Amino acid sequence: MSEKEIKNLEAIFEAKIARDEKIEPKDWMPEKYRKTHIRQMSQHAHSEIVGMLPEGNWITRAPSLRRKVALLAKVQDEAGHGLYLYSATETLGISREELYEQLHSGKAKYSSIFNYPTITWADIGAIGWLVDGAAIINQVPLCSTSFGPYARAMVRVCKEESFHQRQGYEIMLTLANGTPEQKEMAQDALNRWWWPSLMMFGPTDDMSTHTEQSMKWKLKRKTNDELRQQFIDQTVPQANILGLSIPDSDLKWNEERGHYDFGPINWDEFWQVVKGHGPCNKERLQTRVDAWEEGEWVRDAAMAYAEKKAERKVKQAG
Ligand code: FAQ
Repeated sequence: MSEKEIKNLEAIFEAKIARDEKIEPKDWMPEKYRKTHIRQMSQHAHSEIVGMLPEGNWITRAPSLRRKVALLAKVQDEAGHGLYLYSATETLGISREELYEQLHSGKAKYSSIFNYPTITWADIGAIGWLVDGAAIINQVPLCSTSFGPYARAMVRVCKEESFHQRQGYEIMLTLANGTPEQKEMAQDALNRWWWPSLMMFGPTDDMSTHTEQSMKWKLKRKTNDELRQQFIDQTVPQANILGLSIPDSDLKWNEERGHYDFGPINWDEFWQVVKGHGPCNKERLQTRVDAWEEGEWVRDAAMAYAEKKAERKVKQAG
């Protein structure tokens, strides 16, 4: 393709972004746009399926049938989110096998939050309330992201996340209004999940490597810091209703800014977790690798069946 033709295609692409039109898989797009989307969307897909593990840990120990049914449905939804997102990523010309290989080899990232352990039942409440709460705030703007398949997948994901957030908050509300021991359990879960939830939004804007370009492409509609602040402003009143205290002595309403001020985030801990040294990184990755290896016979059987069926069709036709 000549330089002039490429410039032409770039101009068409930029004009579409400016008009807020969706970029579809068969449209021409800059290679960097394609790669950035594969990176973010596949990290997102991996996060959904690794994210099933901390909660899956409590399905057999949910305190009642009602809680078990809700938790099962939530964890299944997360598998579904992973599938929509892997499918949407495949439209950019990368195979599912390559994506899994990147996860299993440790090359691909997934959200830092899923490398923390779920020690008590209250952690299931805290994940729904805080982790899904943070996910919604991050993902609602993604419903209007510029790449069509990602934007459309996000619409359904956000609807389901909203049910997840409510089931988590309701667990917290029940515990907070229960016995002193139950309330203590809820407070302990909030203490452990608060800071990692703030880290989910990614590094501060001045440290973020991708935000500037991703905002120009309308992949990201808000910066990491804007979303983090929105989450804090929205969550503090919810903690007040629960009668629980957020573990941050610097947390204070700032009349002038119209936002809560908050204390320093431990970015050293964040990068340690991202680099594979969090409390559960090894366990999470090993569980995914084991599931892949143990499922090999299912994939082989499905392929053998498909081949046999195709052979039979050819024979019948001939
Ligand atoms: N963990 O330049 P930025 C969920 C990396 S789904 C690990 O700011 P970007 C549902 C980042 O990849 C949760 N790594 O990057 C659920 C980059 O490294 P790279 C997942 C992180 O992409 C609930 C480097 O740091 N959600 O919770 C993290 O512009 C309950 C520099 O960062 C999504 O994936 C992190 N937290 O912004 C499931 C949403 N943050 O790639 C089960 C879509 C940053 O250059 C139970 N993703 N890094 O090697 C996004 O919105 C963005 O990708 C951000 C990061 C905001 C996460």
